[in-house]
Amino acid sequence: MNRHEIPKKIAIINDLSGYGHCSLAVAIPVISALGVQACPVPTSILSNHTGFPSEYKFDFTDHMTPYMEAWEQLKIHFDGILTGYMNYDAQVRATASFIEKFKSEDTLVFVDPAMADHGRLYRGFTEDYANYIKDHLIRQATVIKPNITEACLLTGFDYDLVMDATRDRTMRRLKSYLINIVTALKELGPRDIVITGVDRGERILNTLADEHEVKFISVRKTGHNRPGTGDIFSSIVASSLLLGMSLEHAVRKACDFIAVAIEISEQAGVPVAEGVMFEKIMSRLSSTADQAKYIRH
Ligand code: PXL
Repeated sequence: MNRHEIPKKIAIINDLSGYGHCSLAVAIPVISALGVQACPVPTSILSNHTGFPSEYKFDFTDHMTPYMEAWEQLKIHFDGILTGYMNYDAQVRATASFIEKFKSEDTLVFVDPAMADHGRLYRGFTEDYANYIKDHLIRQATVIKPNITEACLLTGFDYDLVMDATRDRTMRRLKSYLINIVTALKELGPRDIVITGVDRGERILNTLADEHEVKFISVRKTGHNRPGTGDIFSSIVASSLLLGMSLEHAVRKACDFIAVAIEISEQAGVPVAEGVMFEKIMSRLSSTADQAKYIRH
């Protein structure tokens, strides 16, 4: 990279959870380490994420509109917009309106429809909400990153049937379901799709589809599914795409980083609710040797 090149800019619409290694608290440092300017728009401010027994929460929704109007006045241009966890229709509306205002032809809009996992919607979420995300955010996105539960909710596919196929000896039936789900998601409008988190025991299967093809990337499972890893994943993939990496390389880079982050957190005995101690391996994100490993050919 030219030393004097101005960094790309990403607006990150997500909550700020003060403790637990998730949302803006991980997105900002990860995006910065990749050499991209992180510009946060908080949706809510929480003492900690909701995976702990209790939390204090300040809803920032009413402030989101004047906050982004101030940016509009300054005529700021974003190369990317990254959206994450939100839990009010009004937050989704404010986010959709942010995308409408700031999206130009070359803006990468990366939507993580964070609303469900393990076959169930998160606490306090409804199916109407899932449809709301579909109509207001997914249809405006360039890239979406649902996990398998969210992908099923967005397309009406039967989650239990997909889970049943994960237990087959071969991956034929599973891959055929995933191709059908990706095709249905593509019909909603996004250019690129990444479906994460199909658990096959020792390994996790990710499905990706760009303009040309569908690919499967199977990665080593190094420990528990931990909070915040989805935010790290989205932050790495969105930034890497802005830096010119292919979708496949961006996903591989994110998977490799998260596998190590989980592994060292397990070894150190970090409680699962506290996410991953990514700080210890941050330098990997900015190392040029690591960057070169994944660069587009
Ligand atoms: O990215 C996960 C996440 C983000 N924000 C809040 C959460 C969670 C997961 O539990 O509770 C507030």
